[in-house]
Amino acid sequence: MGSPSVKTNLPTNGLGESMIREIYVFKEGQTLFKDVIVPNEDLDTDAVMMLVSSSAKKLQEWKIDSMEIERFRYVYMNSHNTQFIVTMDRQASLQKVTEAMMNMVSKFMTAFENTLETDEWKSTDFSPFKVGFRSLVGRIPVKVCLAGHGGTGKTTLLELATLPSQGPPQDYVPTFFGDKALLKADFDPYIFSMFDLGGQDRFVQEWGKIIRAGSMVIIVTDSTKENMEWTKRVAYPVLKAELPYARAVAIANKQDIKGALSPNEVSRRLGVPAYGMQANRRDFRDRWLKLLKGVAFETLDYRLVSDIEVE
Ligand SMILES: Nc1nc2c(ncn2[C@@H]2O[C@H](COP(=O)(O)OP(=O)(O)OP(=O)(O)O)[C@@H](O)[C@H]2O)c(=O)[nH]1
Ligand SMILES: [Mg+2]
Repeated sequence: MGSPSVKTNLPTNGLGESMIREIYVFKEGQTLFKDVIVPNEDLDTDAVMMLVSSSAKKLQEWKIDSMEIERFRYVYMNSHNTQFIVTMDRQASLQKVTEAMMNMVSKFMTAFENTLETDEWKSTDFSPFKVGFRSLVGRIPVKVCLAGHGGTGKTTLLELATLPSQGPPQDYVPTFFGDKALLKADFDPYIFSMFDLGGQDRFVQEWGKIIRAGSMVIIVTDSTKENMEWTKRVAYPVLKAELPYARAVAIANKQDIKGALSPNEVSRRLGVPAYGMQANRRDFRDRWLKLLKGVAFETLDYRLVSDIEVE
C-alpha cells in the first residue's frame, strides 16, 4: 500500500449513464410501436401504460415529464397526439434520458410525421423504428459499480473484462478513489460503464459521489468471513443510502484459495445471490461477462439493494 504506482484515475460524476428498458408509442389507444429490451416482471405493464399514457396525453407538445413507480421511472412525451413512453431504471440519469427522448421523437417524426397527420397511421408499419431506437439506447452507457473491500479483486475483474488480450493483473495495486472503463461485449444494445471503486477504508466515504445513477452493483468479496463482516458493516450502509433501486449480486471471488467460503455460504451471509469466481484467471472472462449480461437482462437471480436483509 502507498506504493508509487497507485492508480489515480478519478471517475467523472454519474450524470451520463442510464438504462432504458423499453419504449411504447400510443395513438388513440392503439399501440403504434413497442420495443421491450428488458421485460418488467414486477408490474402489470398494461395497467401502468394506461396510467402513464393518460398523463402523457395531457402534456403540451414537446413537453417531457416522468413518474416513478417502484424501481422504475417512466419518461413520457406527447407529440402530434402521439404518446411516447420510455421505461428506465429509477436510479439512472433523467437528464440523459430526456435528451434521448427528444432525439428519439425527432427521429420518429422525421420518418412518420406526414403519416401521423392523416389516417394513414392506422395501417402503417412502424417497426423499422426499432433500429433507430436501439442505436439511441446504445449511446447511453449502463452504469455498473464494483464495490468491495481493498484487495478483493475489483480491479482484477475490471481488467479481466475490459483488457482481454492483456490478461487480468496478478499484482495488487490499490485503486485511489475509483476508476472507470467502458465495456462493449455481447450485451447489445447496451454498453456498460464500469465503475471500479477504491475499497480501502479511507475511500469508502467517497463512494456515495461516485456510484450515483448506478443501475447494477457487483459486490466483490474474497470469500472470507472477515470480508463478509466488513461488507455488511461498511459497504451496505453506503449502497443502501445511495443506490436503493439498483440490482445487486455478489461475487464469491478467490475460490481457489484454501478455506474460501462457498458461493452458497457467501450468498447466505450477505443476503444476495453470489456467484463463484477466480478473477485472476483469464479463462473466467466468459463466465464474468455472462454474469454481467444476466444481471442486465434480468435472466439471472439478483436482489434489489433496498431488499437486502442481513441478520
Ligand atoms: N488467488 C487469487 N487471487 C486473486 C483472485 N482475484 C484477484 N486476485 C488477486 O488479488 C489481488 C486483488 O487486487 P485488486 O483486484 O487490485 O483488488 P481491488 O479489489 O481492486 O482492491 P482496491 O483497489 O484496493 O479496492 C491481486 O493481486 C489479484 O491478482 C482470485 O480469484 N484468486
Ligand atoms: Mg482496485
